[in-house]
Amino acid sequence: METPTDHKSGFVNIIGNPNVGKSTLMNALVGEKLAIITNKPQTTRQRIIGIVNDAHYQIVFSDTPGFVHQPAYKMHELMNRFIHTSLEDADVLLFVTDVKEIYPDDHPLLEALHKTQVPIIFVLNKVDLSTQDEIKTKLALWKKRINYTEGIPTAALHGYNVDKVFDTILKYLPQAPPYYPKDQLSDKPERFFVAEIIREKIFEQYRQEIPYATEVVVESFKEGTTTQGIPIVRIMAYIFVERNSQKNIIIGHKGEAIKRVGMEARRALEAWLDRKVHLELRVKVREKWRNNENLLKKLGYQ
Ligand SMILES: Nc1nc2c(ncn2[C@@H]2O[C@H](COP(=O)(O)OP(=O)(O)OP(=O)(O)O)[C@@H](O)[C@H]2O)c(=O)[nH]1
Ligand SMILES: [Mg+2]
Repeated sequence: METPTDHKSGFVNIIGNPNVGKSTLMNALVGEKLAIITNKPQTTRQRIIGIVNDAHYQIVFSDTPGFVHQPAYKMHELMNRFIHTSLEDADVLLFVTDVKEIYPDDHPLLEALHKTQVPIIFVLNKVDLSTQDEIKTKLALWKKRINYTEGIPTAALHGYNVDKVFDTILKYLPQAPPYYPKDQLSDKPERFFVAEIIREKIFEQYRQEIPYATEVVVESFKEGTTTQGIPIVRIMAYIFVERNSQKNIIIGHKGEAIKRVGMEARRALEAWLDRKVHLELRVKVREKWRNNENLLKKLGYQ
């Protein structure tokens, strides 16, 4: 019979620079699309927990924002704070870089990794964009830079070596009772994921500063049925922007741009919620929201 000490449990925190594939890796490890993914850096803004449960273990993954080098807003400072706490409460760290990234020696993340006592799994992602020789050279180079316990080349997007990362995590996971109920998948409410899915579509559709000046807040989420008796979720969400000019861009000529966001988001939400969705989007100017500490706290940046 299993005694409580046979059970393994721990926090496995994923850190790295923006756009290296941290969220892609977490989703692949958890087997659910919890974190949004785009080809733009600084997609992830908060710490997102994804829990994998088994009779013998519970892995609590944390996806974190990519490190912001020159914080320009309070929001950036709070994004970096999520990384900081992730460095502190980890049982295992997954440090992710990709084959193209070049790090200066004085990078704050490297300095933090030098200090930590926690086992580090070094993940060299996007190896599909690289040759075998390059991969070998990179792994050897990184071994000199950080004291990692295991180095694994991955292509998270294609699922390559994700199982190897998973098995390695289990090896280093400490013996402990579970931290969360065994049927729990995340610590964030459904509304958070809804807002993130809408934000993903905004990131995909707009360019330059627009995605970065945008936040999505779900105002209402009501379950009901259509007149034909089909289950439906009626969602109303605000898109915050900082200026009127950005509001105009979000809405677009004759409202075409926002209509497209709404359609894409509704489709993704229907897949995610596995129900019919009615989605209403409203754009609101909240000047300097990225520097408004009280608002940021309400938005979950804490
Ligand atoms: N070629 C290739 N692309 C990948 C791989 N993994 C992720 N990507 C792509 O890299 C981009 C960034 O992926 P994300 O998972 O959002 O990266 P992230 O590190 O979470 O980024 P931030 O949230 O901005 O810090 C997306 O376009 C992914 O599809 C991979 O193994 N190979
Ligand atoms: Mg991310």
